[in-house]
Amino acid sequence: MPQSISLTRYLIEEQRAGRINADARLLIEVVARACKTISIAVGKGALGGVLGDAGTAGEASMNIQGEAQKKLDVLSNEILLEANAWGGHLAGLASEEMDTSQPIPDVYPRGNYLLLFDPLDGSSNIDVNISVGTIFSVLRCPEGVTQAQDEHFLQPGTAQVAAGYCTYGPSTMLVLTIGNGTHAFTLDREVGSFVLTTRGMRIPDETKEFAVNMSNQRFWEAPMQHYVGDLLSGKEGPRGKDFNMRWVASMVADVHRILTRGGIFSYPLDSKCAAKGGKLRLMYEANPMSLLVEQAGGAASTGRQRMLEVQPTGLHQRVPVFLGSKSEVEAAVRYHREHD
Ligand code: AHM
Ligand code: MG
Repeated sequence: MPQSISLTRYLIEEQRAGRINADARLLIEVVARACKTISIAVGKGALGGVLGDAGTAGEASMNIQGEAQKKLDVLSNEILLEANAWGGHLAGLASEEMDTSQPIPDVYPRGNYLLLFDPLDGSSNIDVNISVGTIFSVLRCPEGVTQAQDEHFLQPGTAQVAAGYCTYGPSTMLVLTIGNGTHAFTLDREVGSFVLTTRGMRIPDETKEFAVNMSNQRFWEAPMQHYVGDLLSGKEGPRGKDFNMRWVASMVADVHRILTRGGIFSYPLDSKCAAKGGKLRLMYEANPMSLLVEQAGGAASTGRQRMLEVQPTGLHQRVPVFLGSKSEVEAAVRYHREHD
């Protein structure tokens, strides 16, 4: 019988091969453990009393993005903060749900890494029992800095040491890259451990499937209007094939589908979010997903620049996103060049 490979074994073997050090390995193990705890809370649903908005007496609590927080957003954030504070491998943490980065409490030792996360992405789907997920990104803390400030996190996506997400769907899966391919682990709920189920995910180059929120069409810029217009015109149009559309509205679930069977995911610039630079966050969503997608042979772009080369200017910066099957992302980029 083939031996199953746990996340722990995978990481130890990567450490032996010199592709990860002990601190980064421990960090990923701790994040994975926190994801298991979040998975249990998500799985309890209404029975756990975790559905609905955070806040008291009818007043919804808001995050830095001005969005109403769900109870599970707050709980997942606390689980990740608590799990990562004491391990000694971090110099600081930053979360989509917090205004500024969080220092490591003085009572604990500090390490060389920075952890960024979106604790519960797709939270509009929590109350309707549709997949949500956690997204994370790991950076190195600049040399000589022991207590990281916001500015120390502002590194381009190419600097990521590791990135991943955990999807809380029919099964809980952790998808991870440490820069040596993108690999999927499925949570064995009876044993309580993540087991390697796909080594080296590969996104097909070509696709006939796109993911976008079509209700925003009238707000898009010219390149996106032309691009999607041509996708919709099917076999008779310039693209010469019929396209299918999917939109879960949980980035983790949409990206997981694309890593599994191909496709293009886009959240373009539109006139509603133009002042903010886009809808999705560079540091917590776009960069980690882009590294995972590139490591699986796909591509990721803002439409005008390779995503991983964007120099961040703010912790909560937003960007337009196009990622997935390489030739389709290249097509979207071409429309941006031709119709700008
Ligand atoms: P969130 O981090 O507040 O959950 O928002 C991000 C989510 C993504 O998961 C998803 O792709 C997108 O927002 C859906 O947006 P929309 O509701 O506009 O379709
Ligand atoms: Mg999010």
